[in-house]
Order: sequence, then structure tokens, then C-alpha cells
Amino acid sequence: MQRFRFLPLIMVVALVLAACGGAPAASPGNEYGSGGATPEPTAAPAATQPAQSDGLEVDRTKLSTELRFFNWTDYVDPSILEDFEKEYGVKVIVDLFDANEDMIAKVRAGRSGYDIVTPSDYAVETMWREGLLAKLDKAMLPNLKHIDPGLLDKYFDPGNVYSVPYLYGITGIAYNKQNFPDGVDSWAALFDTAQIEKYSGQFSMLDDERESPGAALKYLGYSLNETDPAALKKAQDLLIAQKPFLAAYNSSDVNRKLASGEYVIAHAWSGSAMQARSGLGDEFSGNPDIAFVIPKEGGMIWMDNMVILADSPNAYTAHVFMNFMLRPDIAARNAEYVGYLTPNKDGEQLLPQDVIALYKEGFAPNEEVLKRLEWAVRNEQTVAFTDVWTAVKGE
Ligand code: SPD
Repeated sequence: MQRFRFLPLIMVVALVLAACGGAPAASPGNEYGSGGATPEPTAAPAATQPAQSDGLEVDRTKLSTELRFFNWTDYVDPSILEDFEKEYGVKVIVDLFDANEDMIAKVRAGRSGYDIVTPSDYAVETMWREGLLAKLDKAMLPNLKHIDPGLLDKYFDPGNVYSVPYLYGITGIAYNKQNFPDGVDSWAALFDTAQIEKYSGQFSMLDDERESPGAALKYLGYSLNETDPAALKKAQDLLIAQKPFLAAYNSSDVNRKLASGEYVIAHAWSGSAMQARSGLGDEFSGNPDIAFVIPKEGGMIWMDNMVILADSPNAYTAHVFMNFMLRPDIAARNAEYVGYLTPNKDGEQLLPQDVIALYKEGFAPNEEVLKRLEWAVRNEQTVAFTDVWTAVKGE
């Protein structure tokens, strides 16, 4: 099985791009703020079963009967949750979100009842700085050893005090080859009014305050982390000019609408595009004409991460679930199902050849594409993206 060998390079490129395109927030050193919840037992033990999971001694008397997982839409293989329930007697209840900011607002309000959440990189930092996250008990996460070291200890959570990698991906343009027989290579396909008037009402942009302004900034030649007011005003104007031609801002079912042909082109996450291409379990069928590209001006690379909330009612069980999701076979099954990239280096080796072939077609970055990708950072200035997005959405 061929193993993708670009992951260490991702780290190098990411650090260079972060340095060029907007400095990551100052390292927190040892001051990680509050939020270290001590895992607590919450419910009756499950049935007796082997209490061993890849080196983790699970005390079943500490397991809760339910775990609440707040996750992105179409972002977990449901059969994996069934397997977790079979093995541990814990039912995983999933609620969905489609934007980091919506998720944080719900968690910030308090007593959400959620145990595990999957914020993206910059959003992890927002959350730990606000004391919303529990410190992880690494002794309960022996399967962390399967994660690519190049995707640990990243700028948004030095030392992985609060987060472990879940899935990662890239943001670019998904399109239907029937409608674009010559391919697509520029954000102009989504922003140039001379082009988009031809497919007015048949394309979408992500409903996301970092993604859509970020794409506009890249088209204009800036870093997607640029917060200079003049640059942001240009990006805002570009998005407002595009708006009359859009079918929708959409982060929830771009996959389905591309697959069905309702959209001919879309601003999309790589896995969502892969779902449009290959289908998603029993949910919907794929469309072989869907392709994905990172435009020549560049795009975003990002990683979503499992975190435990500071007010998680079931932190012990949440650790057991995290360690389960970090098993290579589980990580590979999940990545194959959702079409995103696994940070699990041992799981990656288990992926089937048809998935690897699609990665090579553009649904994963190669070395050339990696040079055009940038991570989103959070700093004191990035709150400006909320204002831009409010202005664009309010128009
Ligand atoms: N449908 C799952 C989408 C996951 C996207 N998360 C990453 C967002 C980065 N801005």
C-alpha cells in the first residue's frame, strides 16, 4: 500500500506560510488558562467485556451510558459509533454544526451538554483561551502514537494540551467536468462577474467567516489571514458584488447539490467534494464528473480536532472515545467514509487504492499544491473577519 509522504512537508510549508501570511498568536508557554476538567464517572457501568483497548485499561464502572458528540455535518461514519456502543455500551449522540463560530457560540453559552467537539485549528485556540476546553489526560490516549508527528504540537495548541487531530483537508473549488471541460484553475471562476453570470444561481460559496473572505483575499493576491482594513474592504466589496449571482452561502449540503447537478461549481472543502464524487454511504450517490482543484492563487489547509469541553459531563468516557477514534483501523474507515484526510499515519497505510487514486487526482494536496496552501490563524486582529462577514451577509 502506497503511503502518502507529504505530511512532514505540510508542517514545514505551514510554518513558512503562517510566518509570511500572518503570525500565529503568541505561544502560550505553560499558561494554558483554565479548563482542566477532571474526568468524572457519571453513570452505571456497561456489561463486562475485555477492559483493554490498545494499551488503555478502561474502568467500565466509570463509563457513562451516553456521550454527546458535537460534530460537523457528514463527518463521521455512523457504523463506527455503533461499534463503539457495541464495545463499550456507550451510545454516542451526535449533533451537527457547519461553522466554527456557530459551534463556539453554543458552547460559550454554557451547559451545552456536549462532551466532545471538533473545532478547526484556529478555533481550538479561541476555545482554550476562553477556558472552554478541558486539559487532556494523555495517559488515557495511548493511540496518540499513531498520529503523524508533523500534525502534532501545532501553532494553535502547543503540546496538544487540549486537542488531538481528527481529520484534515483543503479548501478550493469543486466543479462538474461536463460544465467545465477545460477545467478550472482560478478563483476568477467564482468571482469574475463576466464568468459567473453564465452559471448564475448554480453555484455556492461556503457560509463561513474565514473561508469566503479568505478566498476573496487569495483572489486579490493577499494572505487569507490579511487584516489590513483596505484589503478587507476590497474583499468585502468583491463578495458583495458576487452575491447576486450566488445560489446560496452553503456549508451543509454542497456535496449533495454538486452530486445531483444542482450546482455546477462551488467553493468547497476537499472531503465534501470527494463525497460529491464518490457518494456518502447510504446517504447519496456520487457523480463521476466532479473534480476538485486548489486555484493558482492558493487556498486553505486546515485540521479539525477532537477536544473535550471544560464542562463535559462525561470526560472519562470522552477520553475512551477519543482513544478509540485514534485506532488506525477506525481512523482509516472514517477517512474512507467521509473523504477527508486522516492525520493517523498508521491508518493512512490502510486506505484502499481507489481512495489513494482520488487523492492523486486532486482531492489531496501534492507537493506543488502544498506550496499554495495557508493555515488560518487567530490573533487580536482576526476578529475583523466577523465584521466583514456580518457586512456581506447583511447586504
Ligand atoms: N462537512 C465537514 C466539514 C468539515 C470542515 N471543517 C473545516 C473547516 C475549516 N475552515
